[in-house]
Amino acid sequence: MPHKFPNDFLWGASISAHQTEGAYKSDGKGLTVQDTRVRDNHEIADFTIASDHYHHYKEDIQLLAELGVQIFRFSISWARIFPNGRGEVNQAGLDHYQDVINECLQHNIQPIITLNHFDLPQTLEEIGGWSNRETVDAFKDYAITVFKAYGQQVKYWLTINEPNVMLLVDQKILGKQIPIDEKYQQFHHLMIAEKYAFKLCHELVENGQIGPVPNISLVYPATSKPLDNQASLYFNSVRNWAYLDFSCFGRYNAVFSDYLKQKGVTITFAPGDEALMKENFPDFIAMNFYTTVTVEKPTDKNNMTEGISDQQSEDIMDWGFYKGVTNPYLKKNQFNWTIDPDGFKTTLQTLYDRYHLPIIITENGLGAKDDLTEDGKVHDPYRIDYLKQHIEQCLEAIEAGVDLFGYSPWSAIDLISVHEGISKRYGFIYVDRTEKELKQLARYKKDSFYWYQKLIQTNEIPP
Ligand code: BGP
Repeated sequence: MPHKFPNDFLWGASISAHQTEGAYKSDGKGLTVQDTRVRDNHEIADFTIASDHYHHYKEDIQLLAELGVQIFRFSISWARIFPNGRGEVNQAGLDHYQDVINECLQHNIQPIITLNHFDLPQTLEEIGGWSNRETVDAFKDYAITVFKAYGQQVKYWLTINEPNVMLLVDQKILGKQIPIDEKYQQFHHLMIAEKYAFKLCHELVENGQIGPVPNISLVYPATSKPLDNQASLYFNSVRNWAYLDFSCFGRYNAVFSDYLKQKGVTITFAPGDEALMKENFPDFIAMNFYTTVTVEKPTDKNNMTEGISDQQSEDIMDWGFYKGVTNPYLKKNQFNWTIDPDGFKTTLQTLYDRYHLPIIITENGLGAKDDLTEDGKVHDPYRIDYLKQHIEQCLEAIEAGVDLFGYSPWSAIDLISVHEGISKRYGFIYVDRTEKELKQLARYKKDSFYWYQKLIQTNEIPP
């Protein structure tokens, strides 16, 4: 068998609305929880201008066409369509995404659209956000509106980005800390909203395909001690399987249910939830992957803070269940995230073995500080190295029988990182701005752009 990707494999690149668009109040857009989020570090860029993709989308899509991608993953900002989260539709918002979709299609790029990527409309947050069942109803109306508007042209849809990360690190992403029982009521509402999205997509979009988009990474036990293995069982369930078992099997994961029971959490179902969750399923799984996590059974409560300090870090602690530790076998990136390409393959195999659904990677990549040279170049061999190692494992996973049909890494263009501003860059395309200085926001192709372009042209991993 030739060691290359199948001819119909989909190569792409990904972004989200709030991290790239800017124009945070333009053309009738309402505020979102990302616009109002209180940041720990006021020295980092916010999302008000971001990469100004709202005004540069034609140039950006032209560059993606030059890169050669067949798919472009982006999200719609719910508050551009419904400035108040529900109620009146903002036609200018609908028109904007229509223009973006047309631009993609003109360049033979298929959009793959995330319905919501961390940017809940602020007015819904004010009624309790995902804790309030009315947010689920608002999401349904929003989903109906965009499926009807774009369903003729867009066939690949993603539901809600990384509900698992949103809940595990609620304080950072949703802007406030919530008690655990409310957190898991939010879990239920997010999952029910997702089930409605599956149902509505299948009803309204001819030949439409839709998938969940969680951040999945295997959790390893720190040692072969049985209790460390038990810790990894619990964190795997809380972090990974709770979300996907609900999406793909239509049931609560049993270990997760025990976790909730031990925590004294009861989830309230509304009439119809049970049927909805058991009758509506995804067509594929979209998976975001950056790193793996290693845990042990916590034994000493001293000097420990409950919670997660950063979405991918080892600084995790849930007394009685698991505690993150450093994996001595793995290197880390500049931002303290472990790098684990072998774990990527194992995660893909585990996922496929568990759900038997086609998989697409919708995020994977290296956040790093890049330098623009005086002659307009960005030499990023570290990013090429990361991508090469991970893409090699995708190929190995396919050869091992995993139905992986696409790879859309993070990120198409430089964008504002969830935690670190613009200094932590992921793009194939450099956006010239700093945390404080906007400059011209000019675009430059990085060395990784040319490397990825060659990969797409040949379906083989270049040296
Ligand atoms: C994922 C999010 C993305 C992106 C990425 C990198 O969890 O879906 O929005 O930001 O993580 O994270 P960070 O920006 O913190 O480096």
